[in-house]
Amino acid sequence: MTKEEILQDYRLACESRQTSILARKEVFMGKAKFGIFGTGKELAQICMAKFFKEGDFRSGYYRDQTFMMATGELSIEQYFAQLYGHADIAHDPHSGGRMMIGHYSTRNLDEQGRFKDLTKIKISTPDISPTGAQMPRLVGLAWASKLFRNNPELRHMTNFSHNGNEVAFGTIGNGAMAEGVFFEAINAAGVLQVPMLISIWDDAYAISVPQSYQTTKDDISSMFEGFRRDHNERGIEIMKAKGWDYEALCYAYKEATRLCRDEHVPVLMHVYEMTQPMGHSTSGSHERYKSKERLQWEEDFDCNKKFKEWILENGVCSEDDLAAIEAESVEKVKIARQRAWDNHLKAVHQDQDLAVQYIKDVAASSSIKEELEQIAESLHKTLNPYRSDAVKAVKKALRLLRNETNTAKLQLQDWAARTEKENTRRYNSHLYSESVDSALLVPEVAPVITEESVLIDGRELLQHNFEALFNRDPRLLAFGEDVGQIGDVNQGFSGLQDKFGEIRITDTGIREATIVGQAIGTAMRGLRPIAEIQYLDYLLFAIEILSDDVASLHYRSAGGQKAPLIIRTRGHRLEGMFHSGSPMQMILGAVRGMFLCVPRNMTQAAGMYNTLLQGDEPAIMIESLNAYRLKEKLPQNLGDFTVQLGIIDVLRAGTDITIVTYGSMCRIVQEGANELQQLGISCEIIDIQTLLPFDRTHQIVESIKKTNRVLFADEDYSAGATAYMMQHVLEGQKAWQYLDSEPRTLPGKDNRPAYSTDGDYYSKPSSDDVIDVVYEMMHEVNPAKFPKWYK
Ligand SMILES: Cc1ncc(C[n+]2csc(CCOP(=O)(O)OP(=O)(O)O)c2C)c(N)n1
Ligand SMILES: [Mg+2]
Repeated sequence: MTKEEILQDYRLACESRQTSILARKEVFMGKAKFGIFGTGKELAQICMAKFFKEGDFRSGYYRDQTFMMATGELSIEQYFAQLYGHADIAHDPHSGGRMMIGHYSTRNLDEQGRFKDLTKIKISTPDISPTGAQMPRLVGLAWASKLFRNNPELRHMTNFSHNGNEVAFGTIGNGAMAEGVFFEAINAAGVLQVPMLISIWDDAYAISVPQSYQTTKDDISSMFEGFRRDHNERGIEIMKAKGWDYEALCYAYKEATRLCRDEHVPVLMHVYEMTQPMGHSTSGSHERYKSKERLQWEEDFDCNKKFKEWILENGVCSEDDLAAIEAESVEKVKIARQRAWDNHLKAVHQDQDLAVQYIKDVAASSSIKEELEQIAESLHKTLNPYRSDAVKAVKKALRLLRNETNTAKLQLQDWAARTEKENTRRYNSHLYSESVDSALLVPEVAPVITEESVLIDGRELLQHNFEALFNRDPRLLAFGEDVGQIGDVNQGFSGLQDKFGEIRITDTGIREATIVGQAIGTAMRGLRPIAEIQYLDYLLFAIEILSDDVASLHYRSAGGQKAPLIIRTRGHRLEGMFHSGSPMQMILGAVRGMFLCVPRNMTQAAGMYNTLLQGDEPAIMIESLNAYRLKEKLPQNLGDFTVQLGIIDVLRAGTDITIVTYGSMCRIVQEGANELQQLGISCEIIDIQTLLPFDRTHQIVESIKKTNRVLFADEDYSAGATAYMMQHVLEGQKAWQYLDSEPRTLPGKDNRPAYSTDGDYYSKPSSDDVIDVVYEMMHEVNPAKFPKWYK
């Protein structure tokens, strides 16, 4: 190490520390809402960053500011911009003001939403706040390196990998590693043997809770001894270094990255004796729960202080030299903070100044001049204003002006409309892809079915379609429990592992969160994963990751990153309490930002896979459990036919009532409608096909205009997805105005579905239930024509 490098490291340690100190003051002065900092972790991050190369990935947490600065991906000004919530990617490229301080992410996509050359960026994947939730993604990022190295068919993807040399660097706190998902991820990495280097920043506390409450044996590395690899067995390399020991940290990270990069061995780096000089966050002081002795120890073993001592002991430079660096750091951070604050205020003031002016203009000729001038004045005087302060003032003025007309008021109204549009974009864009590759732009291609088309089981249809897809696109891979050797429990991938190899179609352990993690990581690295969750009922183990990480990923990075993965699962109706669930509202509530496909049969499912794989959004596909053995005609254009997402399918035309449904319920409703026809009632049946997006072209209201009645039927609990559909149709499509009867829902019962045929009959809607509800509605319309047949 040269003197220059050492002093540069010291300078960065000082700058990062000073950034934290000033940022904390900003919070206490009311200029920012919340602060959480990387103090006490500076040195280890500087050492780790030395071995982090272009093409490597970070999946970490809120303590990593020094690492981000060291990689050149975070400037001090950007740090403050995020602290202030500056909603502009030119100032906060990490999240466009959407994430609180300490949540980092590089911009991996170009203007069109396509991947840049990822081998040229020091990548940070977008951080999230749930402790430990960075782990599944980390496993996937590391696994992708293994796939790139071992699958020659991926060699051409030189914008994504150089022979799988990329290391996935993870960071996690000592407390967060008590989360189940951490253990799951460590085990998965040990099994998969992937280049994952996970550093534990051990400061002995998780907010106020000490290590003895978190970790068996009180010591992370001893607890993991059983995972340690040796000459005979593969496992995990476990390394230790003190958080204040510059030399030891540099050596440890050098060796750790060599092992990861060259040999694809996962490494757990336990960085202990770390401190928290400023406590956990701005929400409370650590003097409340740390002993005097501990606080003194933290002061003595502060990594920056120890680094300084080491520099002096080794005669690298004089104390004066270091004092000069410290003073320069203070100055540099002050300037950067001021610049970030000025830029933030300037952006807010642009709108605010106009609002003040326009309110004053309108006041001049208004009968409520004084009231308006007061609003303008108080807006003008607002200290540390938010954009919403101006919006609120203008809205208030417009309310007061409701009975007046003048040209100045028009100006104010224009301001309100323009800022509404701009702020909506600022805070609500990129929930879904806005790229040229969005699946919503994929046109419909009908399945080609002729006289000669053979009737086969639904599962075989899927299998043929997967085969066509895998043949043409080497980026495709499928994995999950029982997916490899037997081709999944319903044989959709039957025989395909033999054909495409274990590297593309593979079994995994029973660990839903990290199966999703494997999908996230590989999708972020340019591959096209289909990750299987064996049954819909077991999606709950993965729902946290899907909700917190996948669904919010594109949004929270303000369009900077994407993970176009497909979660394949099956559900709705089979047998028993944990094999028949259809908790669609739970999923709907959790995964806005993903598509949710609910095909009724395997032709539709295959068409949706074909669409999704042309798009760049993440999706969940719920195949109907009881449709694998139903016969369908095999289309000739396998891999090519598509289903447009968010476009409904009218399964049966009718005139008396519109029944809106999806999935397995389509067959039940069709059965009921057949009998209702005999009773003189004509049903129009609509299969919505996808719950997210939902009926993009508002076709359901068109049907209701004709029938004037609607029933929403599914297998979810009451007020679940039926309520979701009802809201979309009655309110969103304004169908209420065409109704002649009370709108109805027919969901499953609120208990989990009971076992066996009778359990199903009394838990899930049957065709009898469909008939009863529809007949009841028609009886109310015309009792003479439709008399009750029972009490
Ligand atoms: C799932 C979850 N539970 C609780 C929290 C609240 N929380 C935020 S940080 C934290 C402590 C984390 O401690 P540790 O992992 O040791 O990291 P440190 O802050 O000490 O670096 C907790 C409990 C959270 N963010 N996520
Ligand atoms: Mg901690």
